[in-house]
Amino acid sequence: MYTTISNKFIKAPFSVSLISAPFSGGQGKLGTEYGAEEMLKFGLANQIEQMGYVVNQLSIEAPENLKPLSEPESGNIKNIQWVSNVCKELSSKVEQECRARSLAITLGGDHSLGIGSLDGSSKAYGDDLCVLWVDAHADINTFDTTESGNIHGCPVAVAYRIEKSPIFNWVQNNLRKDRLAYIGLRDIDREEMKILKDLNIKVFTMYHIDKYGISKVFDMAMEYMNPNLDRPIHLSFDIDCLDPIYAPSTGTPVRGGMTSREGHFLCEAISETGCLVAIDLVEVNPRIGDTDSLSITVEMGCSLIRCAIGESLL
Ligand SMILES: [Mn+2]
Repeated sequence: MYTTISNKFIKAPFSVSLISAPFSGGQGKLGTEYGAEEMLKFGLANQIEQMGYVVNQLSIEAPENLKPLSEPESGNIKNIQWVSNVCKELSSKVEQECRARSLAITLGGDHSLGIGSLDGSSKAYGDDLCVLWVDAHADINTFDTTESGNIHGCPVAVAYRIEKSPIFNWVQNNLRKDRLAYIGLRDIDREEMKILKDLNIKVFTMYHIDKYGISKVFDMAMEYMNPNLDRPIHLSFDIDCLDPIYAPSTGTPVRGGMTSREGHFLCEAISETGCLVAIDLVEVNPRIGDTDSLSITVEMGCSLIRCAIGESLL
């Protein structure tokens, strides 16, 4: 293993904060709450230390303790108050670590956590923050457009105040939609397409990866939102962006995804910018598939994180 640590926002001694967020209330399948634990059991903290980082291991307040006694009336939206409570807690942790100029890594948990992590990093870094949302899905449904009612399909809408539910009125940040880009999409709801087009949001689907290659797609994303590579980047990485062959233990797999190499290249390229300040690694579900599926998926998650923070092949 070879490591290069250089970062424009995180200064020596280089510090990484691993924030466990064992939460699955943003979707319907149990198991996602064990994703963080499995990645830590695989030795992620030690691996990052071996790379030369100081590692702070943190955890959000146990989600069970943040569960409301009852949920407010909210149509078909599931666990709205619970998701809000957990995300608010995560936001403050991520903000605190980012303000301390430690690289904040949120280990999910499901992708509803993105509401909290993006809110936290953007409160620390302001409207300079650029977000790369790497996912099979756009996760930009509003509470009116979601069919499932699972908030892990809505975090971009909530974080960017496209969905302005009063339950999430603590989400007060300066995230800019023109500093957001998606990579890897291939399963977009009809209503989401309309939102993406109406708001002119930058999207690179699997079509663009096939057409241009992942390297060019990454360059185009940077040219769009961070042309001088002088702005901080938050990488929100849903493991389901990869083809299910490479990450089988996840709740909403979609065929035709990124290969292992495309995922790793993307992380290596982000590392090379020296701009990465926060990562979410979400939707690893150890309860889906057999033990082989689990170890493939957990190893993949850990490997992608290491690449994003400086591990390289040579
Ligand atoms: Mn997602």
